[in-house]
Amino acid sequence: MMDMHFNECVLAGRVVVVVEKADLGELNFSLCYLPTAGRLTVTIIKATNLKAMDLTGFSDPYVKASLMCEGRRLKKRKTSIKKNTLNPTYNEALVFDIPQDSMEHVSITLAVMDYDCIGHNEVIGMCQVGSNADAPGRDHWAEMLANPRKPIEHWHQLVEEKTLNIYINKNPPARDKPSIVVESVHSD
Ligand SMILES: [Ca+2]
Repeated sequence: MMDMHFNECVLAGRVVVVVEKADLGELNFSLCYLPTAGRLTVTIIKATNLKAMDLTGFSDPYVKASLMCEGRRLKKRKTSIKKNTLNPTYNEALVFDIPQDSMEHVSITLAVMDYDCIGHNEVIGMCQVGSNADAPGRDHWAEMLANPRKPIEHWHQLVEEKTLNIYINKNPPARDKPSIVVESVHSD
């Protein structure tokens, strides 16, 4: 009887190890595609629970959206910077011109960045949408294509930069630089 009791105690006391995801935050945005015009509008709505990157306990987040094709960045667009917040609201539209027959070959990488006036801006977290993206991003892209001219909004969990680079670097990088000039209000 004593032995049985002991075993029960050991079972009851077993430690369950839970592996937590890095808590980088979530990004809310909509995708809208106009097939005839060949225009993709990515509307960055807001982000929540972003990781604090500064000593203040906050970040200065902006969102950088990159149009990717076979591991190359073709264009990028950025939102404004929101200072000292982990829950920024943007409601800013980032527009990309993408012909309809290219839509299945491209993806959009969204990086939430922390602006710093001194030193390099750092990546807080990223997510990706496109036909070749992982499940949440692939589903969002498919839903957008199935509903032309209609903004499709979803939340995306942000992941570490290296997680997405596995996909981005999978294809050999092209040697020539993108020919499209990118306008930008602030530097990286
Ligand atoms: Ca900062």
